Amino acid sequence: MSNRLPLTLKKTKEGWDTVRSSGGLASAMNPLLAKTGGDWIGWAGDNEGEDDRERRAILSQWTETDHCFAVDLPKEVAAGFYEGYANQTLWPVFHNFPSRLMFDAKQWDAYAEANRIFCEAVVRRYRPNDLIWVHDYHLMLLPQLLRAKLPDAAVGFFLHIPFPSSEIFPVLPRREELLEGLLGADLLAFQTHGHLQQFRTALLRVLGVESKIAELALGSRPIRLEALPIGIAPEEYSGLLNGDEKAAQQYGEWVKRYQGRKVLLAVDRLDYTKGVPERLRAYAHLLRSSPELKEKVILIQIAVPTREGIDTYQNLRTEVNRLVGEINGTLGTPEWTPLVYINRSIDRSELVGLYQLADVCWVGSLRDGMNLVAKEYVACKSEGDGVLVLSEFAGAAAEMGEALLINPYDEQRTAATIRRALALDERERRLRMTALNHRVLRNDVFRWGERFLTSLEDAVSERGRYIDRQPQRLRPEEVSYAYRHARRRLLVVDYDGTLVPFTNWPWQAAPPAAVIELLTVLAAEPENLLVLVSGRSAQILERWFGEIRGLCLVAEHGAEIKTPASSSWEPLRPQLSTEWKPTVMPILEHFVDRTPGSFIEEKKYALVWHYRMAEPEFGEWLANELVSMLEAMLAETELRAFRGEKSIEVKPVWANKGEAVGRLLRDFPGPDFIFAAGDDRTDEDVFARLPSNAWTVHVGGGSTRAAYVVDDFQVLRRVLGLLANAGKNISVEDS
Ligand code: ADQ
Repeated sequence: MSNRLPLTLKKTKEGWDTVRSSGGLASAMNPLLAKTGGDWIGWAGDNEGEDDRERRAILSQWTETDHCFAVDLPKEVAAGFYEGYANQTLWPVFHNFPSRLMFDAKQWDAYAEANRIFCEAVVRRYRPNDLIWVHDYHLMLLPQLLRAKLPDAAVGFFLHIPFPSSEIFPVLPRREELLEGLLGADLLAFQTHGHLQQFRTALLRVLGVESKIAELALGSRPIRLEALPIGIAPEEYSGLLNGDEKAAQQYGEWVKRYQGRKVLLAVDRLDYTKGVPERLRAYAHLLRSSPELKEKVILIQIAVPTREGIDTYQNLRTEVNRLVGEINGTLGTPEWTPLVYINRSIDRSELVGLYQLADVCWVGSLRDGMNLVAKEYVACKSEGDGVLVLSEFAGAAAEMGEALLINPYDEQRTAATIRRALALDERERRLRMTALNHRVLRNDVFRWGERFLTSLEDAVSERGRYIDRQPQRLRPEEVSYAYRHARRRLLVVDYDGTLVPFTNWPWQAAPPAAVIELLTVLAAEPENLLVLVSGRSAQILERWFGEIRGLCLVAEHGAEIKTPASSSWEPLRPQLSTEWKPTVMPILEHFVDRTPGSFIEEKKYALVWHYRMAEPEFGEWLANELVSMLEAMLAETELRAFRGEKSIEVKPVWANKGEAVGRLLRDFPGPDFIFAAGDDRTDEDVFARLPSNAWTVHVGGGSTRAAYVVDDFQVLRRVLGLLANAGKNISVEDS
């Protein structure tokens, strides 16, 4: 599924014309689909005269010969969708040009409508076990729409363009719907790790959805996340170098025409993200500052027209035309036109001839998902005789380190790099180009496609394992039976939210007598090691539970521990530092200022921002902002920002309940009954650390890796009461 098919219909005076679609997606996917097989569903382009017989005949021909299935969009829908929301709202924002953003709610409606029409087209053709591969920013709502209609379908999504930084993404109108739309997929793949990370930050910041590096869980469904840089089909280019007559003739002509001159080549869709004016200005600067290059160099700029219905693109065209005139007018000579500007699509054979000819290929994107031109050029340079100058803002820069990298906004330095490229000695030139060439040949589009599809299949088969992992409701009689038959028992219980309900202020949650009695009885059993693990400070735990004999206490989520055998607290790791506190404190204070009802709790080894009393939506929104800010700030340290129930806690990464439980398992080896209960994310570390036969119990709703769930703290207290009871009569209700 992609917005465009590889073929586009155009209405001419004579009737209908079929032309090849321009752009990277079509260039990449065409050879892949030809090899692997599969159907391509997309918009045919011109949608006038849907009932026209000639048009219908062409479309059925496409289906028969090319497996292309055309989706027709009503004219207003097509305009609002394609030229509107997709290309005037999404495109600029995703390329970090928020100032070019235009938004019109009607265009958004058209975007949503177009996605629905695409969805119907897939549903009509879908057969069980099909893999559905959705491409690019035009169809971001499609995964969720498909999920609703075809709940079991395997849906993968690939974003060809960059994902914007977390400062910029939130400006996007309808950002929530877009992210939710994507979350219908089983696999979400991006061009680079950088883009994937920005997507994860956006998810956290906008939807409050947390993810791991390669995965996120949405209820009972896993979603796989991947960085999969797209490749090309090298043979489609290098293959034309030898044996294709037209290409050979083209090449011969170019060589003759530009003999004795160094050739710089640039090939772009005429889009403002490609940095064409910036390149022309840098070129002018190069010529002005290097008189020795006079009549010795030319730049061939190929610019294929694109999105001409949009004003910004018209303005760009005007500006480029002006620069072309200015450069040739002021810097050329009667024998020398320094800039050859070709403003049309050219044949593949012509393009390959130019790649072969060019001494330097100059890719100057201001922002680009990947940039295939860079790879196509390199594929045509198997002899190693050429230099790639590449913008550091193209996705390709992440894997083409042997190119000479430029910041296209810096005209002087770019010009200097071009000068260097022209003068590079042969040895270095060959070393760099050969390494690039090998990599482009190795990581081709077929390998990319295979990796995507394998990953999609894996993601789907993961679903089953997820469902198996879904927790069951805890049956008190079963756990009580196991308890009674065990001889060495480890019980690990959280406090707030697990044994008592949450209160608005942490100090209001003092334990009721029933809880103290319950803990006292369980801790007194000689076969038991009962551990209370809490996020609370040692001081508070000592005050509330210090008198209970045989009870082991773990404070601050694992930072400190007091075993029954000892009368004092010890840190889980020696030499704990708290020097970071003065740096983090002002940030939290700033959030307190902004959020009425929130406050800071200072623990010995941690700082916590609580926002339970804040207005819920505003609190969540700021919490997301705080976490992403702290994540960036603490990246290189051993500190992390952790989410709790309506709180964000900053503490050392290892000071967690899982580490503490690891220590307890060492101190108390060989238990034949392990029970652990908790209600929040910090307890998940405990569940993760315990063996699979442990009774791990999550208290309340939400996702968990525990094996069992109970509804709330009261149910859990009843269960513990049953265990403690074993013949005795213990009350578990608050008096
Ligand atoms: P595009 O923005 O279209 O693709 P790019 O990757 O450079 O950018 O692909 C352009 C394609 O068009 C190339 O195959 C090139 O050969 C061809 N082309 C360009 N000018 C041409 C001309 N005048 N005549 C003929 N052919 C021409 C989007 C993203 C990119 C990402 C691709 C693929 O914006 O970042 O690399 O998808 O994922």
